[in-house]
Amino acid sequence: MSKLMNQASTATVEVELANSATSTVSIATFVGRGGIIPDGMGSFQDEIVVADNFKVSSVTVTLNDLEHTWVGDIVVRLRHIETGTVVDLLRRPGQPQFSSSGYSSDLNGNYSFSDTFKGNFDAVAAENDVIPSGSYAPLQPLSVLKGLSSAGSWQLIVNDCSAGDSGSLGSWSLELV
Ligand SMILES: [Ca+2]
Repeated sequence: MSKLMNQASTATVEVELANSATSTVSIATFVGRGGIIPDGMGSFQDEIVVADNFKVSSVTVTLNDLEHTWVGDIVVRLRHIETGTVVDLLRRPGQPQFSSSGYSSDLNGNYSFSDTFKGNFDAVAAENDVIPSGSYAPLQPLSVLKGLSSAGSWQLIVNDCSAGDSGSLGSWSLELV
């Protein structure tokens, strides 16, 4: 391989093709458990431990059967434990700019987050309705995880920051490419 890279530019192209073929093979989807989201205190946490070892190029997180009666209470984060890298998928939409309680929309569906998705979660959350299942851009880019090893512990953290309205998560999935 290194011999090829020292040759002409044609060889470099071949190496890039080889790399992209490898990434295509390394798509792995993992499923984590759900549970009750503690209302106004603590957090729901679950870890997916990945044994497969490849270099991560993109990350998609899906929250399945996420139900809650006040989206403005909720913070959802993905944490790569070994590096301490944390990405906010959503963080109390509408709080504090709309009100100290955030937007009142409900969650009831399956919500996927990836940098390639265009859905504006906060804009939909502002409509005072049930936030539709769909594909949304995370609040912070998941691309900060790019280049990490897939092997390790991936943790989902869901906080409910205000007592009163509550909810639960059915399960979650992590797709690493
Ligand atoms: Ca609450």
